[in-house]
Amino acid sequence: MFDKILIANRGEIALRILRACQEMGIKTVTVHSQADAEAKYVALSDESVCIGPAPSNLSYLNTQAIISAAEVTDAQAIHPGYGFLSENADFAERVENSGFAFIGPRSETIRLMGDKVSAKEAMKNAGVPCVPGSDGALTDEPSEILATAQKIGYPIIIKASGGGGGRGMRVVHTEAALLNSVAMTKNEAQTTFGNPVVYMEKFLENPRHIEFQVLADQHNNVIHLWDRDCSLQRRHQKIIEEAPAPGVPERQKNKLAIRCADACKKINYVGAGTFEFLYENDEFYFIEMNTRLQVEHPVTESITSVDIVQEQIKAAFGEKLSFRQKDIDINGHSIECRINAEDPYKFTPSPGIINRFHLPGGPGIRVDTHAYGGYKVPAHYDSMIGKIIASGSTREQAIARMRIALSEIVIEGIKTNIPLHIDLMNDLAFKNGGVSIHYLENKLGIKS
Ligand code: MV4
Repeated sequence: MFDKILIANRGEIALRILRACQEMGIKTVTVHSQADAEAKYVALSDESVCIGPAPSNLSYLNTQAIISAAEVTDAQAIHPGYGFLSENADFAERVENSGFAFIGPRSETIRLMGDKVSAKEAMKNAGVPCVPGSDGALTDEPSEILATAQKIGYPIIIKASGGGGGRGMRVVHTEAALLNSVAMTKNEAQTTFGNPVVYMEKFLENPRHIEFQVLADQHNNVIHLWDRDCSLQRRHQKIIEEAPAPGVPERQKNKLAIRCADACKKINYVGAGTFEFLYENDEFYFIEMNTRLQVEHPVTESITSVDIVQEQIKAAFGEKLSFRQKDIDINGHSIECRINAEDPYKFTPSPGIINRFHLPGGPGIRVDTHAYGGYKVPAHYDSMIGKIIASGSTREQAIARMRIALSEIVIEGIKTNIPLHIDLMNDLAFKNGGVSIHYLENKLGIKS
């Protein structure tokens, strides 16, 4: 096994990866910006290297500084966590070419999935059901664009191939608006992603967002860890996730999950991955694949008892997965609330010093956070300061445990979104299960 891993991230996920390494007897190197010198995971790691000033582009996105830190500390592998450089194919390639293992898929796989047109084509060819749309990229021929939309039927959505995660998309309701919308999306795509390629899909008006977790090793073993429902979101930021997705027939999920695992075999996928689907009128439609560890991985860990981070590390080293598909059983239900340092209804960031801090506990409660009493939440990064994961034998029990856990938390000195989470645990539609991606914004009275 690796002797030493460098963790190229910050916050709760740096701590999560650190704990996995410690459990596996692997030494740890953290990297940190000047703003994170006092962080808990910095104190707990075997070694730490300051890689630059607070702004991410000068620290956590500084490829050269991170690779140099791995060199001077003699680390053998780099775990990128989520966000930052985690889905940057050029970074993964530089890590590989510098003689380190990148804990994630091969750089060419990251590149394939980062380009949404090639990702969709690969998945379509592998038998994964996709949203009806253009056959690859749109051409520059107006008559072809009009004909494609005519065939799909309005409303349609134009998406940038270099986008993803909600960036670079435009919904079109009428033929009159189509060509101008395509031109505008192409322009924005060129400016934002340096890639003008766009594609077209049928616009699904009220879907749920359901995703499937997969794990693959370098010996062509692939397993799936079932599904998560991530529909509760605001401006493409998920705030609550759960596993399994409520109200979807198990045999339908089983069939799709096996398709996802088979697709991974076809493309020689390595490591952890997530297939994102829209689910509407009882049908699944692939939209994107994420090649990283995801924020919401703990709900899957809770229902399957698989440590996803440890499996990622084993796969990157070349070990076989610890599980076969037949070893994987779903046990109960798990829900995650993301705790953000922000105003619960205005969503303005609320950085600063946490002067009182008490965490919840009890049966079925997991807390993933790097925060502590006296910790200063920096203003420079994402506002998420931790996650509460509540699990139980039923969805109702998980919700009840979450409601109690949220009521036990004391965080003073900064604002958090805990009041919103408590509201949602009492929300009738949420309690019924299966709300769409627009539910939260509608409830909050926001136009998306
Ligand atoms: C869509 C869609 C409706 N129809 N594609 C947004 C994020 C990106 N991953 C894909 N997204 C969407 N693609 C078609 N054909 C609606 C969304 C969408 C969305 C998807 C998942 C979670 C939240 C969302 C919020 C708004 C729009």
